[in-house]
Amino acid sequence: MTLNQEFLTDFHHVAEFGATVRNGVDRQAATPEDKLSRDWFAEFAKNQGWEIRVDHIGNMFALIETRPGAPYVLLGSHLDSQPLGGRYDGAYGVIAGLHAAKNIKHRLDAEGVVPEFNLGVVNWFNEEGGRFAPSIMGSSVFVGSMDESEMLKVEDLEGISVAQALESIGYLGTDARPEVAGYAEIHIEQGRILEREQINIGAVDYSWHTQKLDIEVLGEQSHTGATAMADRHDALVAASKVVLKVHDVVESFPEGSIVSSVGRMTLEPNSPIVVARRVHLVADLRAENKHDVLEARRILIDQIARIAEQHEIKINVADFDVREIQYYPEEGLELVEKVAANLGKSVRRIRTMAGHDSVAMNRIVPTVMLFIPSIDGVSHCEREFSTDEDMLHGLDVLADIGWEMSLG
Ligand code: HGY
Ligand code: MN
Ligand code: MN
Ligand code: MN
Repeated sequence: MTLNQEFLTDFHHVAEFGATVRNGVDRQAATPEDKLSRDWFAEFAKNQGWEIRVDHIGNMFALIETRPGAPYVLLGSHLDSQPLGGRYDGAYGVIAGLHAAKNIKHRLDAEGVVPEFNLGVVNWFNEEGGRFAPSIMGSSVFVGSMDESEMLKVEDLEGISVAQALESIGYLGTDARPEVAGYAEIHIEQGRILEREQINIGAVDYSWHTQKLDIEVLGEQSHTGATAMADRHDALVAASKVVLKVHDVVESFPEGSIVSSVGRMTLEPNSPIVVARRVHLVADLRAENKHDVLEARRILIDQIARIAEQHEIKINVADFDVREIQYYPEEGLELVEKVAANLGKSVRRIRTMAGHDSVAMNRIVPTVMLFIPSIDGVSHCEREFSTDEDMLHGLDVLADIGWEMSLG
């Protein structure tokens, strides 16, 4: 098998871990399905004779030491998925990272080159944040922007903590984190720009400002039949109005400059015959400009206060998962353009509206983020799709980027 065929075989094999009936994957962080993909990652590294480390928050590092003591250039992304998610988001970058690293190691050996930096591949813990919020957890702990002991205490909807979940799958690690000199990540675009323009590679130049609002609506539990309408303090009715306000808030801004949604809503006690006592919502606000996110937040907080007043209900709002705009270094962008041109691949600069582990890593080391086309631009769903051909274009570019970055 050629390297390319081996990559495709591995990619489609990993998609079997947590496979859903509609061609997606459900491999949420620290579940038995996530464990299968982690075991596969460790096995791959072991077969190459690479060192495996698992740190305290479950990040996995496959390390190839060619210059003793030198820091590492890491390639990678995440193997966890959203619930009923796609097979490409995250997994593509990790598996491409492993194959690119293998390819680079062969090349170093063949050419007798000792690079400036060592090379490694990383599978970050809980990038998706579907089971345990906030997202981008493992890489944010790694760079010090989230507190490790606090993140280990975060609970899922069943009350299971990150520490307990990692322990239960055998990935609550104790290893030291490697010292890092650079980071490169490849990912599906999750939008339509590359597909529309028929471009092979996106070189990500900046990320959008994002933030979430944790909203707790506290009503009064009562009987759906026996309580007079005038006597109800229905948390679900108030929460529904909040959802509509979150959706509509973007209308005050130029089209396409801001997006918003409520993706999670849980209610208590959730019985057909009980007026809801408590609803918990998470709103996600993202914009090209930080100012617009802050303005949308201000409008919403004002509207939420009015909804609370109208329904004689208490609504608590807290900020979380705030991610500042990151500008990726010009040197890395130029490197992508040079490498792509040498390989005959088309390339353009592109922003990311979605979050990525590279957004965290960009805070501490020179970071490169690459996109490949997504068919129909869809993601976080089972229909997510990119072609084998596009994945291979990306793999070639990533391997050359990793080569150049490890030479220093
Ligand atoms: O937050 C994000 O955009 C990501 O997909 N976790
Ligand atoms: Mn991702
Ligand atoms: Mn994602
Ligand atoms: Mn009754």
